[in-house]
Amino acid sequence: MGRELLARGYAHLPCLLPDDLVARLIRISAANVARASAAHRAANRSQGSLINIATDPGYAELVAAPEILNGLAGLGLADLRFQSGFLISKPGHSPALFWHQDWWGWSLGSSYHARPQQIGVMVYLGRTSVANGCLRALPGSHLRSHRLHGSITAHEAGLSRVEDEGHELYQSAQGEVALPSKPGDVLVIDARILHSAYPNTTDHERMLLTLWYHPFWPDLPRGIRAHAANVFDGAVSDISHDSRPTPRGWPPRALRKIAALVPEHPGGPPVEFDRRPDTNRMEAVRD
Ligand SMILES: O=C(O)CCC(=O)C(=O)O
Repeated sequence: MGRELLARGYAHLPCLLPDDLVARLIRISAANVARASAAHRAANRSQGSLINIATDPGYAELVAAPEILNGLAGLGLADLRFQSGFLISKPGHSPALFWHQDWWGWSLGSSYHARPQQIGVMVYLGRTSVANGCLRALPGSHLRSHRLHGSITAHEAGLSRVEDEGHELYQSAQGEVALPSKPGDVLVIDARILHSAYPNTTDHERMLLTLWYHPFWPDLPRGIRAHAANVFDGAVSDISHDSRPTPRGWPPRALRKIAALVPEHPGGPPVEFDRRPDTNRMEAVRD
């Protein structure tokens, strides 16, 4: 598997997506952001927005883009299924996104092995830098414990609303790496990595599409496949205020595009939802 992804927990695939696809994504995403209510944006002030892409079948071509699937194959990520995706758009002059990790299967031993069980594909729709809120990550934190694991209560409503901007989860952390991006680039992250985004200090909106895929689908524990299928189907949501839209409701033409990526439910109960790693089971990290 891609050494950078295994060792650091992220990989940068530059110039992957064609310009015309990026232009279409910008157009539909700007319209979706414009439709977001003030209440939605206030509830997600730290993210900027958290719009489920299942609300717009126009995203089908991105989910199934051959450039993304080939890029992931080049990293050794095979047998993919799609779980969910979000339009995360930080307005100009907005605060940092809090440090968090996105994995929810920590109750299982397989979560403490090197091989990722879920990856995020991040498609920034404009040039990003530290100034306008690019991604930042703590290399290796997908496998090794870090001080911040102790203070994380990821996706808690108060953190999303930014009730205390002085909280350490919004600040720079020792060892962080900035991951700027250009339109057409793709950043791939292991769902377990600690990451966040800098404040957007510019006058301009910064739009991101995050897509969550599961590689090595047939080998994943049954409970993980069950939870992923439930999320795809809109039966559960990791986000409490989300209305649980699902691509199952897309027109047949859009649904057909992603048919090979639909996670089939294996039957049986989902894994216990657990977003907190047992840091004793992770390798201790040296500062
Ligand atoms: O807004 C960003 O740059 C990062 C988004 C993120 O952390 C996520 O989708 O999990």
